[in-house]
Amino acid sequence: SAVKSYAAVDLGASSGRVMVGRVGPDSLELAEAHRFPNRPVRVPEGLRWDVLGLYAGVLDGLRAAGQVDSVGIDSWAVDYGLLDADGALLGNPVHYRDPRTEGVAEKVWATVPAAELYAATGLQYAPFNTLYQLTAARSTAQLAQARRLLLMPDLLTYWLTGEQGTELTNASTTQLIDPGTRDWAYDVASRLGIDLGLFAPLRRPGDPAGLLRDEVLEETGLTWPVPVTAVGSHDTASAVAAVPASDERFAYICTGTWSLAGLELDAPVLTEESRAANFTNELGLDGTVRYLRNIMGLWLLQECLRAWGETDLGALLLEASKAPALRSVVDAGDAAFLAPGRMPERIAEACRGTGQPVPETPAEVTRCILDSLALAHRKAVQDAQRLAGHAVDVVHVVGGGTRNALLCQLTADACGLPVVSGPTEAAALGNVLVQARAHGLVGDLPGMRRLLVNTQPLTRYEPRGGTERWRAAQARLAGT
Ligand code: LFR
Repeated sequence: SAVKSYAAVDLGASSGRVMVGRVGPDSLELAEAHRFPNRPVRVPEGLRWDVLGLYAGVLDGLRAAGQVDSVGIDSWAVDYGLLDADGALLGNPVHYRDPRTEGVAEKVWATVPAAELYAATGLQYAPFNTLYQLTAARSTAQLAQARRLLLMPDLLTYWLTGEQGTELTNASTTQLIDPGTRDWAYDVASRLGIDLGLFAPLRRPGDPAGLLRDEVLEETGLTWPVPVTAVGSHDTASAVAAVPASDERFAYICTGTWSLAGLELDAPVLTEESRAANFTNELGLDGTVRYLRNIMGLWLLQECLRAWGETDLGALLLEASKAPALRSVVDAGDAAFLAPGRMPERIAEACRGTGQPVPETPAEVTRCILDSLALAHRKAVQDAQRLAGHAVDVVHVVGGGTRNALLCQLTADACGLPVVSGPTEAAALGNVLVQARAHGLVGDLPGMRRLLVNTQPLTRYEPRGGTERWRAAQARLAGT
């Protein structure tokens, strides 16, 4: 028939999902086949991903999805598994929040100064970039044994198909890719003693990534042949591909555990000013650049909820909406919030440290977090426009945070721009659309976006004024 089905595996920091997208010439429907928790595990050597549990969840999901025309996988970025000479996995992949990278960047910069590194790779400083992880792992027995490095979605694809590759959008988060040439940053790698031979050949979104192996077909009940298609395997690349924009004058915020806020550009911005402002140039679909800033995101709230135990989130958000606005704000871009644990206390400490009232109740803490996120969104959207010389009229909010109406409204207020929120499952939709496109069903990126505008429910939030208060809160945080 004219309608095709695609399975999108979308792995997030706290859960994995297998979604089925049905795509026709003028239709796009997404349904959840299976959702499973992703629980990182702390063992004596550090914080690890339960990658076998994730793979089992993917197989369960494919069984629940039923027969599909293709499968695509996206996940969070930067993390990887190592394979030995027999192709067997060496240990459990290290979680990007593992503290092994503390103090590593300074060592890297002693060899390749931070300014040179930015000019060559365009990546904002984050302690967990693969480059720093590999440097932290330098003298481990595991790395010495390793013959192959596969990023998370590429590792799962390898287990499904037996074929190895390195998908480009996710590779661009390693800090080992030159965003200008869209090829490896050979000079940086060689100066830092990183063996690029560990990486499998690059592949691009839309490239074939093999067929499900016989054993996988047997376990999932699917019928040969089921191709796996490379998608924008970095979840943020898939999410940006599914931003329902109608022209180029838009900013986006991909919300979830993280908030990734910025612009889609034709070319990277590699200026010293951009580096100082901590903007990243990751690669998107069709040669686009995702010029954005990583902001801590709803992680701040997730960790507080974990600390508070049983909480009714709906009631909490309602109370937070009535709490006094902009009483205290924290810097939601601060890497001090990266590690898990003690989040309410750490937020209180940050408020105290900046001479602001300490939020006491869960509702007050929640309000502080949402105000802080909206403020960080404002700063990122403003800075990106200035640094890239690219003005916008609208801010698109996609991902899990679209469910949080208060966050969307505060973001519109803070930015002084309309917010269009949706779709919630942007990463899965971007994943599905790239597969559909590879099979000739939809056209280019603007065509994909038109299909989204015509089929997905979107909500609009108008700014309610009061931008002066947001500017003042920003100044308070900057200590000016
Ligand atoms: C979001 C995300 C971000 C990346 C972070 C860590 O899920 O992929 O883009 O910076 O996770 O990998």
